[in-house]
Order: sequence, then structure tokens, then C-alpha cells
Amino acid sequence: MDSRLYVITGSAFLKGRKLEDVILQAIGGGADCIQLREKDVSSRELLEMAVLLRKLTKETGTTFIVNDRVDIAQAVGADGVHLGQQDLPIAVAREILGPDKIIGISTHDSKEAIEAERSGANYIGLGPVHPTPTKSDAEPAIGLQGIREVCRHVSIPVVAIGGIKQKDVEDIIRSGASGVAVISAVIGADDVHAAAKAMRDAVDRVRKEG
Ligand code: TZP
Ligand code: MG
Repeated sequence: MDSRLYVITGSAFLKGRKLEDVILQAIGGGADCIQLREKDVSSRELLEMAVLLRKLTKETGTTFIVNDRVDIAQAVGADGVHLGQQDLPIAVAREILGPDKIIGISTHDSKEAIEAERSGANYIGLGPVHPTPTKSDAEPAIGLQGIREVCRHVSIPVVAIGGIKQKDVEDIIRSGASGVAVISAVIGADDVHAAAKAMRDAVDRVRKEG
């Protein structure tokens, strides 16, 4: 699970556009992983969105992850699930999904990151890197220093998240993250394809440096 540009849904940023159009533009620009994350919809609506995104991601060879909901990930044959510190434990999700699915978990510091790796997570989300209005209950920002610190302690991929704009991407990857996860910078962009491409190109540039 070595995602370079991990794009997370956020219906609040669609501005009247269709989710499938926006996601296809993001994938076209270079998003290699899509996460379905919607906090304010019913289980039925979430399932419908998951079915749609599973279809699009399968057709485009893109990894598909469902936030929080192991049941919905399993029901639609998603590639994996993304858990928070207060969601099901990794061991329980692993028991349900089996050894081949991707399990990621949100982390904020080295202690959580080390525990995630020890528990068998395939990757960690790490952040927020910068303050972000997108997640109202986000923890304090960790900055590039926080990324460097955590990356010294784990060997699973570290996907940085939180308030990330295009101009931040190169420094984040140079600090040791393997990729960046974004909501507003891509989903909320006027030109979604161009925004995704600029971020993906920035990741690729730095990773080519070595
Ligand atoms: N987890 C930590 S920050 C965040 C999540 C889901 C929000 C990321 O959204 P944005 O718009 O890219 O800051
Ligand atoms: Mg969660």
C-alpha cells in the first residue's frame, strides 16, 4: 500500500458537481487511492456511494478504501479499510477482512505509529500536518518535524494528512512520508484534474530524487 496521492471524499467540497465526475478527474490526474469518508449520511447512502466508487476504482485500477466501516468495505469488496484510534481494533478488522486486505489507521505521534505497525497495519495516516478546517476535531498540527520523527520509528508507509496544499507536498515527502492524503485541495479545487496532477507530480519528483 504505497500510495502517492490518496484522495478522500468530502461531499461538502463538491459544489454541486457529481461525486463520480470529481473522483474520475482526481484519478485521471494521478490519485492512486480513493477513500470513501462521509460522516453525515445513512448506512444505505454510504453503501450506494461505496458501490459506485468500487466500480470506478476497479475500472481504473485504483485502490479503494472505506473509512471506519469494515462492514461496508467487506460488502462492496473494497481493497481495505481506514480506522481511527477509536474504531474497531486492527486485529478485529483483520479477523473480519482476512490477511490480504489493506488496513490503515490514523496516527498522531510515534507511540501510535509504532503500535499501529506492531498490530499489523499496512500503512498509517499521520497528521494533521497543518491546521485544517476540514476536520473539526483534529488534533494539534505536527508539522514536518512530526513527520520526520515518526518516519524514524516505523517502516510501513506513512501517508501524511491534514491541511496539505500543493506547495507543501515536496517538503512532506522529503521529510519521509511516502505519500499525501487530501480532501479540500483536490475535491474542492475548481480544476480537480489539474490539482491532482500537480500534487502527484510533486510526489513523483521527490521520490525520484531517491
Ligand atoms: N484527518 C486528519 S486531518 C483530516 C483528516 C480526515 C482532514 C483532511 O482534509 P484537508 O481538507 O485535506 O485538510
Ligand atoms: Mg474513523
